[in-house]
Amino acid sequence: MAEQFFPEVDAPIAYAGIDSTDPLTFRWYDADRKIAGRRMADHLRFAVAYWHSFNWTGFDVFGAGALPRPWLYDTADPMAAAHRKMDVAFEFLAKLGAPFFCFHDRDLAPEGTDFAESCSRLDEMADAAATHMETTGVELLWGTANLFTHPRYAAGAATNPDPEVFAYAAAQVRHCLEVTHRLGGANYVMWGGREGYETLLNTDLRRELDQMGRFLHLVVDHKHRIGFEGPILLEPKPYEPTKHQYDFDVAAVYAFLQRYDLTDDVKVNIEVNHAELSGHDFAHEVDYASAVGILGSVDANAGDDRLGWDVDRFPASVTDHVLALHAIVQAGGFTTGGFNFDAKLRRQSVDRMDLFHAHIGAMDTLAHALVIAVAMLDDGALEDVRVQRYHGWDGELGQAILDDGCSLEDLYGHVLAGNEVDAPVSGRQEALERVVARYIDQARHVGP
Ligand code: XLS
Ligand code: NI
Ligand code: NI
Repeated sequence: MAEQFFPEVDAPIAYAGIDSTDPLTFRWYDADRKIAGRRMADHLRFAVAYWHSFNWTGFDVFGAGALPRPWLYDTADPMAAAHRKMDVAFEFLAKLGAPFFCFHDRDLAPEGTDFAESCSRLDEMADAAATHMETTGVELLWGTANLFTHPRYAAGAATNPDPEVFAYAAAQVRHCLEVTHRLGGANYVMWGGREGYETLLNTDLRRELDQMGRFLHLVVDHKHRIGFEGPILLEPKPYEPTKHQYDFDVAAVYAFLQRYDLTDDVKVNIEVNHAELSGHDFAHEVDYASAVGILGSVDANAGDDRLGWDVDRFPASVTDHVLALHAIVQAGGFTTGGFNFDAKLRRQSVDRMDLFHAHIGAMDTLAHALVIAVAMLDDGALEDVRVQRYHGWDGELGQAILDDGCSLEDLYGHVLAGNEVDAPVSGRQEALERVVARYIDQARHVGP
């Protein structure tokens, strides 16, 4: 076995209960504990993101990175470095006890001098990953093709003005989808980072949307051809790096999927930080996706109240996640999806162990939020209030309106006949905020 990169951790991180003071233990995440009919691990389906955790130096726009990732600075033999990176990634996954990982093709294997070499490099690394997965039991939540780093994609991939770039992107996705399939991936993700525009001065928006619809149909057709059963997931984001991204938010993606007849095969991968950038709460995006039947998976991270870009912090606020967990469990939970930590360490987090602290904290945050959400669901804490709030719609008038049993003229007559509106009823927001606060407080007592 290769030399260990994290020798300080000699056994998988264990659950030790909420009073544990050992930072290398879980206080809430108890993988095998049954809650709301499933193992906690099966509710949360945690995944480690290969790119931020192992393929990122910590650079920012003002300075180079200094995170201890020696394989990223060793450029003499890129494939040897890719193998070293993978050994460390699986050492980390096994020691953390995360059941899944996610990758971009270019995280696993560096791009070659031509397309054929890029493919053979990825195949070599996929074989190595298959061996590691076999040994560790770690599975693949999703794979994706990086269609945004190389300069050829500066003006987009599917939405590029040059069809040769469209073709190149299609070839890259075809290969990456097959690698994902070979590794048993549960989903295939597409984040359209450069599918948007910098200025409308040079942009034919309608044409670009048609190109994107066409691209997605090619991907869906290929998925069926090779028997890949997982969904294709689009990952909404409003902007960055582009000024405007077409997959702006869940609602925009849903409109796009309907227009191009793709709702049967494509769902969404909702990222918390992207939700915030689009002006929504994370829970709003989850609720919307679940309402229209396209909830797929989640990229768990956190923004920053005062920074308007994708800062990708590890999630640390339980309160921020309770409502979203409530919506996910209420929708029946994940099927193929899970929580992927699309999150970066801060640039100053140069201790090797920081990667453990980040993931352990994030897993505990979401497990804690899950415990609270399930307690609220069990008691009907919000549901009873919601049912009561809309109960009028179960009556004669409500049903007639919904069932198309009346016209505008009928409603005019109804009100004219003296059916005045009763005094408005309280929306009870503050009282409900108090209810949620109580469940958060009491989770200590009902928790494990
Ligand atoms: C970038 C996205 C990206 C996708 C995968 O903002 O979150 O990391 O998740 O390409
Ligand atoms: Ni993401
Ligand atoms: Ni992101």
